[in-house]
Amino acid sequence: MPVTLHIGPKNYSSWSLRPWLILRWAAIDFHENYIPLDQPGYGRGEIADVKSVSPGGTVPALNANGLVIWDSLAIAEWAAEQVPSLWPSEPEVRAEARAVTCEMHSSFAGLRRDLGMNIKRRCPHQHWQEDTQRDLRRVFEIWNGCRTRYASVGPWLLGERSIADAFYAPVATRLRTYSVPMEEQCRRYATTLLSDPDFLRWENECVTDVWDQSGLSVIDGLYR
Ligand SMILES: N[C@@H](CCC(=O)N[C@@H](CS)C(=O)NCC(=O)O)C(=O)O
Repeated sequence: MPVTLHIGPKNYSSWSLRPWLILRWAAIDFHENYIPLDQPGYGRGEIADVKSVSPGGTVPALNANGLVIWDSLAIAEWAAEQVPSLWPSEPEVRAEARAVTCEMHSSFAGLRRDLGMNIKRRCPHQHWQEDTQRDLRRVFEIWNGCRTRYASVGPWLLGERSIADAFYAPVATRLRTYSVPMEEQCRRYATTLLSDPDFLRWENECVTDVWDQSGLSVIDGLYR
């Protein structure tokens, strides 16, 4: 098989979901290889099974005929070189799509820390600390701004579906898991992401891991 995407557990690995969606949307044929992350070395990029396929010690990692790419955004760019429609065709819209994608890739530490991706979990709304609240406000600012500007083009963040949507898909699952209240426009966009057929396929393949006595996964919050 020429292209292999190494991924972490589907219920928890937000980084893995992004390129997996992008390869599906691009109709690039790939084989997926699941690597359990609850192994010695986790959190330090030192899991032996991961290191053997990803020099940075993290998933996702892609192997395309021996070319190894070990970062979700770099994998997205590799896919876009073959399928340019993964980015918007208008240069100005494309620049905006890249900006919101890069912001998601490099920021939102509070959101990642407090609202760990756990696609199957549902819990009541709670009060988040200030940096997390700031992250949530910023996500909604991006979503509202883009959706207002591109509403007439289509239902995705920049109108037509793009790499930016794959980067915000894990956020939509986090908002659902933690019952975060949303304005109508943001709620509609989250619904667009969560009802995408490829996302539903991923969700359907989510398996929860070890459960403690209170019904929470003991590895909740480990994978940001
Ligand atoms: N910048 C990387 C981050 C990937 C990442 O942090 N992956 C986590 C799992 S979701 C991981 O592999 N962690 C292993 C470890 O920390 O040892 C990307 O975008 O691909």
